[in-house]
Amino acid sequence: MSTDTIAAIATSLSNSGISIIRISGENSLNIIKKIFITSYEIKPNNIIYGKIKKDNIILDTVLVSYFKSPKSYTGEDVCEINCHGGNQITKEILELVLENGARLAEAGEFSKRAFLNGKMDLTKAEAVINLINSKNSTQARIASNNLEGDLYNKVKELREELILLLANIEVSVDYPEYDYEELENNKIINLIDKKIIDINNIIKTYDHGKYINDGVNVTILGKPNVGKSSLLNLLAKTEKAIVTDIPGTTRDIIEERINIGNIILNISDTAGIRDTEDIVEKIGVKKSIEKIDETDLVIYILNCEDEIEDKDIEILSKIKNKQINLIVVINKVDKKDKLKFDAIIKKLKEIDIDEVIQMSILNKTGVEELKNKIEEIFYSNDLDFENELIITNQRHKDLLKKAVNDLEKAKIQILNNEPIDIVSIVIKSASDSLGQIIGSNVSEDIINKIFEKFCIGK
Ligand SMILES: Nc1nc2c(ncn2[C@@H]2O[C@H](COP(=O)(O)OP(=O)(O)OP(=O)(O)O)[C@@H](O)[C@H]2O)c(=O)[nH]1
Ligand SMILES: [Mg+2]
Repeated sequence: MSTDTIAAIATSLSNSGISIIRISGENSLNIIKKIFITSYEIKPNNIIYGKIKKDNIILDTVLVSYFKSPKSYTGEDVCEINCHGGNQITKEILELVLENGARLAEAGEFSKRAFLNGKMDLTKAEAVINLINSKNSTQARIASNNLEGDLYNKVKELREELILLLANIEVSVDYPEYDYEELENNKIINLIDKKIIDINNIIKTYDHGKYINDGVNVTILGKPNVGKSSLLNLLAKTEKAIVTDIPGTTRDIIEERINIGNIILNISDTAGIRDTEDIVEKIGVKKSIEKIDETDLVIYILNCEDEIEDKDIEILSKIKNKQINLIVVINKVDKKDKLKFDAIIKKLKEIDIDEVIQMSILNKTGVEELKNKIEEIFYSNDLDFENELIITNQRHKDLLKKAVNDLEKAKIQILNNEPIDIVSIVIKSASDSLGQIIGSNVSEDIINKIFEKFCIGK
């Protein structure tokens, strides 16, 4: 591991009250002593007033804090210079620090050192990135809980239980004269089953976690002129998409990211679906239909002035068959004709669609019902986002799945009376997968990939 001293600006570069230049490594204090003039003694865990001096020029009046190894973020000697916020002065001080022996830190290098020095496990490091990147309070709470060690503790507990199980299995290998075999096997299978349930319960939270982190992909579909682009504009509160009364106005997919409550929606407005000879529109329609396969939710809009057509029924049935979340909106109810409306409802019932949301997008009615419905689908009531362990990270999910697969395999081996030392290899592999979540036995490659996602200065 490199032990050189690194430095970077830890705050964002803009005009602000203060900026922080962070230095970590065995040379930190020496560098400070070369550039910092103070009448106070520099002691660990103290913040000291003084001036930064380059040659004979005072660059800034600052506060310097010193954290002595191992009691620091990185586990190394760390000094932080709190200078006045502002591009110029912050950069000048950083340059001075670099001239005096530090190297510019890479993205995430402080946190990587913290991990390598055993100051935090990988789940906490990953929570740091999530906390910095969070866009709403739910994301922030989940990240903060994992920074407190929720995921770490759970994985550690599961891993210890598997190691205990391994120990028990190995006892029965060592003392085969005790003829407990059948009893033991049942006991082991029960224990494995319990662990599989525990791990699967964590895996299940991933979809919600993913929605919280990356957002829900929503596609607005329907025939031309039903009000798809109007809905996008209304939800996004901008005139993002062109709206006219000419059917076939939208030709390409228009995307917008919006927040409703605590949910991020990645909304795609699409070209109205119809048979057309227009080459450009034809490509747009093809794209609209293809979008169905990569979406978490379709909002399908019908116009209450029109009759429902075979094409509508065909596409709605396709969405239902693929078990994709679906909300049917009947728009333009400001022009509602009861007979036509009832006919639409009747046809929808024939394909098992009983629930619709009535809207007048023009008059902004029905928006709350629509938002509530989206929240109902994606903001699961049975998950307590503030307090429950929720995973949001694909790496965690993949490793948990790998552990479950190994445990399932071990069960089959036991049922087939395969030698117990073979079973124990597979259980050991499950326990290793859990270990990788918190950072034991992870390859340098994976570590580098994780920390590359950090910003410089963290
Ligand atoms: N009366 C009424 N008109 C509406 C309503 N919503 C949209 N419109 C009008 O319907 C027309 C078509 O709206 P758009 O949002 O462009 O429809 P679209 O589904 O995106 O159409 P394409 O892009 O052609 O597929 C426009 O003139 C809108 O002003 C509504 O609730 N009531
Ligand atoms: Mg449109």
